[in-house]
Amino acid sequence: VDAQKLAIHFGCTIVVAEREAAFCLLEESRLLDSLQLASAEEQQGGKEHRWNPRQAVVIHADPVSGHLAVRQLNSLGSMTQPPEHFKSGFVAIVGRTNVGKSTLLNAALGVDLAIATSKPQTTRNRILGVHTEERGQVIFVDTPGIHAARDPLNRRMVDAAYDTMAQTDMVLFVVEAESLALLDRPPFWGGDGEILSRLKDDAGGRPVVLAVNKADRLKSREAVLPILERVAQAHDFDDIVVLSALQKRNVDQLVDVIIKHLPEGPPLYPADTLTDRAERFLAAEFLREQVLKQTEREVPYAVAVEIEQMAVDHKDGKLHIKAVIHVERASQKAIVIGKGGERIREIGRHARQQMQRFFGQRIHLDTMVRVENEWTSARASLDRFGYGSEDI
Ligand SMILES: Nc1nc2c(ncn2[C@@H]2O[C@H](COP(=O)(O)OP(=O)(O)OP(=O)(O)O)[C@@H](O)[C@H]2O)c(=O)[nH]1
Ligand SMILES: [Mg+2]
Repeated sequence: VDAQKLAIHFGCTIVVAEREAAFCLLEESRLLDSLQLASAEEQQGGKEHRWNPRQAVVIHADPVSGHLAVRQLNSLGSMTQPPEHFKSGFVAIVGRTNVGKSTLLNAALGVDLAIATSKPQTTRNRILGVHTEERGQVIFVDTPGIHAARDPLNRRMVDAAYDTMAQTDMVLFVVEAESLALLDRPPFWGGDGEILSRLKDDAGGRPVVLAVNKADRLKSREAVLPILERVAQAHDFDDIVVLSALQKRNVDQLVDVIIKHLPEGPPLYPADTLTDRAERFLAAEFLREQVLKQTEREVPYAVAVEIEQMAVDHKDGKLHIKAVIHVERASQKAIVIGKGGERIREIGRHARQQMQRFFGQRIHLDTMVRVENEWTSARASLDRFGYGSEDI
């Protein structure tokens, strides 16, 4: 196993270690702590832990609970003996904000994992979505949309997207069909142009597939051909797929194309893995999604959700979640709460329904709204809300 290739740190910590070498993008001390903890856990179970030089070990550390899950890459359940020519690798989903990256991830996985809304800058953290089938394992990495970032939160988001783009086995560059169809401009203009030039610099021989999304918005099927011609002139993409993530059209073809370009290798996650993100993270995201959907103007950008408690109550069997919605100003708090608490009730109701669907469990959700001045620019609050440079 090429540990170096795996040693990518995506928000939630992934540490990959071999006997001789341990790679991690965290500070070394935290890596060592994790390794020692992992060995201690194994020893408690009566087994002395030995690193086998040919075995890589993946340690997932949930930054919130501190819980460590250790997986050896040679014990992948049913996938232990992958078929010959099995493909696997990380695929960065990158593009401008709002082009439909998260919608596309969800369509490829068949699950609403990453939140997607009509508001720009919806995604703030990298999220892994793992698709495993007979031919291969595609580890998608959804990233924040690339945009002209001003405050520290947005700068971290954009850095995370570019870092991911530079580290994965393959890049899936998502653009909007309508924007490529404007004949008075070059096909890749504005933000798309900047991303393309970074890609040309950073791709370094790795495959780059272009996903031309929102094709349902094109006036006619005939509009596709000139787009393809223009795009092919602008860059030699390894493949181009025209699709609609929203209508789930051509998404299967995109997965076929991705698998075709991935390197051969064993599965890197157990076959039933969906994501690297902990339930707490997902619960916070489902609540933030509803705030984004149900508020306007500057409020969506001023919201962070913190899960204070998440545990099953054995009395009623429900998963009790206590969440705090942080905003930057008292006026924003008033908007989120709404007249007589009407909006916060609706936000909570929809978030709870989504959590129940996703976790397959009955949920009791308590929400509070608090004002945390200037949290988008204060380092300490960014770290606290899951936007630390390691978590994002
Ligand atoms: N018409 C149409 N709309 C789409 C399509 N794919 C996504 N959208 C819409 O585009 C908006 C943005 O979708 P997201 O998936 O959140 O976009 P994103 O690129 O992840 O955005 P950021 O996370 O902010 O960077 C949502 O309103 C989606 O419903 C599509 O194929 N067709
Ligand atoms: Mg997104």
